[in-house]
Amino acid sequence: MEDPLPDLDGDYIPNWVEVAMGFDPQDPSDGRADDDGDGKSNGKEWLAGTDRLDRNSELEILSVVDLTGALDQFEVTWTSVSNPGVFYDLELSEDGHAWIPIEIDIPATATLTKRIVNRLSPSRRLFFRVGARRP
Ligand SMILES: [Ca+2]
Ligand SMILES: [Ca+2]
Ligand SMILES: [Ca+2]
Repeated sequence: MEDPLPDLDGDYIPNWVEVAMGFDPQDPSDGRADDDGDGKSNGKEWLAGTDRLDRNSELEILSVVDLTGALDQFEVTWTSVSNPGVFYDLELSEDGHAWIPIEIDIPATATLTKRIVNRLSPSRRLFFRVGARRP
């Protein structure tokens, strides 16, 4: 199957997006650069849907709501963008170290994406994290 969004130089930013941004689709150094100095490359920022020129723009979980009042079911909401071909992975941890994938390849829905998560075991503490990638 042909990649609908070819990324010739492998810097995570598809060719046509690079052209639109004024980047070079055959030079990975622009995607690997970190224009706003926040520690994330321009390519990773494109994936995450964050602003590569604003170091305060981050992919983050905005809220975790306890739906039942008994810590059994949560609604997790995070910032997202509908960049074509970008999907999110939602993971859960009970100790902050071991991460369990809850759902992978979640398409973005506009500027916020929400998922309902059921508790796996009777743990008192739960951590959530979200990552962006192109499958
Ligand atoms: Ca590229
Ligand atoms: Ca490039
Ligand atoms: Ca950056």
